[in-house]
Amino acid sequence: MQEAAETDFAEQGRLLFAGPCDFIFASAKASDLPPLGPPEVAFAGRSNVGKSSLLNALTNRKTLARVSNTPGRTQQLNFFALGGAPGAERLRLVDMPGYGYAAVGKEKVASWSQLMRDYLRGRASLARVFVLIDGRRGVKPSDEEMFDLLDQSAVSYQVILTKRDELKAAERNEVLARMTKALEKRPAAFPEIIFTSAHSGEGIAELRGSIAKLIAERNA
Ligand SMILES: Nc1nc2c(ncn2[C@@H]2O[C@H](COP(=O)(O)OP(=O)(O)O)[C@@H](O)[C@H]2O)c(=O)[nH]1
Ligand SMILES: [Mg+2]
Repeated sequence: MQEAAETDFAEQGRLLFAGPCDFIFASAKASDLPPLGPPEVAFAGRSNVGKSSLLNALTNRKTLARVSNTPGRTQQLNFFALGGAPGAERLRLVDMPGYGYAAVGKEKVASWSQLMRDYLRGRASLARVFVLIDGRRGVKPSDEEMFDLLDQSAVSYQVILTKRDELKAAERNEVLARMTKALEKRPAAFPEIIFTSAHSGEGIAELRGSIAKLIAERNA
């Protein structure tokens, strides 16, 4: 029974991400967000963690990363609609600005923090934030700050480890064990961790399935 349900979500996830996916909105401030629509899942992580690559792999497109990397948009929340035009939308993906980049000035960090804080605290349709962690590098202080912000905002979040292809099997287990331990005392963290590779495609179908499951639960 359980197994059949999981297979079902995998198929629903595949279908969800095989459909249309369109850029709909960019927000530089929380007073300027798109009107509430279907459930949203947001993606956050340090610069270079592999967020653009993962979003491309997830949606089978290059559009998301291209849009989000447009000059001026890298510091914004970029919204993408899945399933079609307003009315047919089933889910939104939110590409959050990368953090932890040393060359960014204090002012930018402050405006980034404000935008994140406002969005995370006030968004009723936000179902989950996926925090990407580089499988080779593990959790950095800026990731801990992100976890703190999510715990304080009481927003459900889940860790996605990236670049799985760079690690040997034994190393993967170690990384997973360390990550599980790091999340144990964090109240808003979802305990299950997804280990992905945008290059090999490992974990991508699993991620699609968990997003399909999440929105099915939300709509139930
Ligand atoms: N080996 C490997 N490298 C990856 C993977 N995903 C991304 N990268 C590399 O990591 C670097 C940063 O990727 P990018 O997607 O631009 O990261 P972003 O800054 O988080 O958007 C690039 O050189 C990618 O080729 C992966 O799954 N495996
Ligand atoms: Mg990027």
